[in-house]
Amino acid sequence: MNTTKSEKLFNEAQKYIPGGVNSPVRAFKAVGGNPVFIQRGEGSKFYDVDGNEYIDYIGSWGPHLFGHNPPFIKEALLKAVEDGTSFGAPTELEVKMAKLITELVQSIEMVRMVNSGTEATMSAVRAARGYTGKEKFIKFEGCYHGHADFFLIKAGSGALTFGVPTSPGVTKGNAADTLIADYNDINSVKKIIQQNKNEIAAIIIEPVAGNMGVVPADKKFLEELRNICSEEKIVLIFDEVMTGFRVAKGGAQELYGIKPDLSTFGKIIGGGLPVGAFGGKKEIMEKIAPSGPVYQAGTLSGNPLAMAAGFAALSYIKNNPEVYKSLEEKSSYLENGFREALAEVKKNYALNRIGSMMTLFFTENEVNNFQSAIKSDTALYGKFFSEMLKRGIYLAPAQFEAAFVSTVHTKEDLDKTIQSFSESVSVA
Ligand code: KE4
Repeated sequence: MNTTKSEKLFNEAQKYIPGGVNSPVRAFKAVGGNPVFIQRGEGSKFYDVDGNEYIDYIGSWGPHLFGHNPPFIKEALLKAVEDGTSFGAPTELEVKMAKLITELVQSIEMVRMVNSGTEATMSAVRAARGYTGKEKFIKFEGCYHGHADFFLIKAGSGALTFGVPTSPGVTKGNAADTLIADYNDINSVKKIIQQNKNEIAAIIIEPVAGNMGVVPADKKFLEELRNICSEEKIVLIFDEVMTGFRVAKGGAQELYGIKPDLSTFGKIIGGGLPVGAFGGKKEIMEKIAPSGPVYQAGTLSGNPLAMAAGFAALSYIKNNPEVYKSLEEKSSYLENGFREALAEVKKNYALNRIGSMMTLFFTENEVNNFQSAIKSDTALYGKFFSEMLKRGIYLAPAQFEAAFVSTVHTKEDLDKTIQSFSESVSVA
């Protein structure tokens, strides 16, 4: 596969951009080799600057539920740009977008638009702190909620479960209020609450984790989490940046039948443009400036182009709820093909799938939390990734990520992927 132009661009990029990329995972460091630079995308495929074609399973890390450049989003954008790109003043489309989100996600009574998932999650935690007057919050090891300082914390050692920064630049002060529990382990949550009675403002969770690879929460665990938050007056935040509008029309909360107090969104909600959102109970959201004292702002929040793309995406979902049936059919077809290929080579790797997001873990133990996920052989994943890339299949360039199926992956795409999988998993 000729990647001469990509290599040249990557060398050039590294002179001006840290690591040559604008988001770390894109640099292929977790899988080895150099990233290919993408020229354009169309449907289920995208094409690199050397003209190589790939069937794409990252879909821009989740936004492309309908594949690259779906006509109805492109049309909405081209129309919107005629009126201008940004006003910094309220527009009608923001009202329509907010109303549509409250229609699609039952728990959302009010919503604020922002420009990324990170902004959504950091604002949601601030809202919870402002609403409860409490300062600490619980997150789960293995869940990623964006790069706000107080999220870049890992489980510290010792019984107190205080977090420690995972990145230079994050202060101990920030870490002090972040408490780390174990995913799918309600006792670890109860222990932390006992140790920090009446000090915890929020618990934030990916209801289906995608950032340790795909690890679904147990329904019973989420139900108990919901009950504990209600009893202890802790704000339950579902981080649905990845799962929102992905695993169901109403997100993971619809799938599980659980109502969080706040939810965060990103990715699909922007139709491929930079959009995030946080929302939920009116009594909490009314605390947000200017209706309340909790400050939150953004120059380009609710930007007309981003709203046009996002509104087109969510309107399509509202008018075509059968897309989730089609996504399930395509995704289970792919999963079954993978499982047959694994059986042929007698490899019993863990394959977790919820709807159109899935991860193959290179470990034979069950993967139901972070500790079990990290038993995966990441070097083997790297070899597998490269074998698939060579065959024109673009998966997440890191073991602890998700692969995404879109509504426009065809049976031909899926069969080619299964064939490539079968060859790659036997040589990896
Ligand atoms: P952004 O700030 O990247 O828009 O969203 C942060 C975020 C928050 N919550 C969840 C559940 C997320 O998955 C994300 C971002 N996901 C990663 C993929 N693992 C984005 C890819 C990247 O960092 O380049």
